[in-house]
Amino acid sequence: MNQERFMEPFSVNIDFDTGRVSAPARLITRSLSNLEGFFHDGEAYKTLLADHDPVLYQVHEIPVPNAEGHLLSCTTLIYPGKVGREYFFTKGHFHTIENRAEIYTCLRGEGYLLMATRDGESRAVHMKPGISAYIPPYWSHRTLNCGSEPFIFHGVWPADAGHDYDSIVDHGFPVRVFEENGKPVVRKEN
Ligand code: S6P
Ligand code: ZN
Repeated sequence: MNQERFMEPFSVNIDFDTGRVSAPARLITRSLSNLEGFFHDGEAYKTLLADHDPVLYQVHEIPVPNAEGHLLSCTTLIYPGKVGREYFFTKGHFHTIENRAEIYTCLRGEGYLLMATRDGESRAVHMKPGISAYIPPYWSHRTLNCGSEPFIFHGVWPADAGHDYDSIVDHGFPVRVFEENGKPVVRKEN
């Protein structure tokens, strides 16, 4: 056996109701205070944060070597809620190696996958259980929960991809979803 390239195959158990993944998954929790500057309505953000600091989303990531050839995967659970009229969302990111693609498959709830290119293209895909969406290379991506129960999806991407959050912090995300008259409405900035 070639010890240098040997890795033991493994499996995990994913709970589709809670998004929990059995060991060896790593839990990442993002609260409102971790997303300062991300939401459209800065005043609504401050008002909500002054009251409490809710958890917006949790990621259960299944660790593998961060190396070319490997695939990372995770579940992400976004709780229902809004900042002003804008639904709770993930920070959003480009991959640091920008030509790395990703696949998201919805397990529970209802949400949107928002995507944008550096050239000003943007798209919104409505996600519900069974919908599997392809995020091509070079598209930034953010997800949000527009329903009343937890929104959970499973993601798979090349393990060497990395996360570039700074581009989102610097330029914002050019497509957003707001509640208007009780319904989610997609708003593009260009
Ligand atoms: C990683 C993949 C997801 C997100 C997760 C949280 O490439 O797209 O695991 O990391 O959904 O989103 P964010 O934007 O806070 O990393
Ligand atoms: Zn990604």
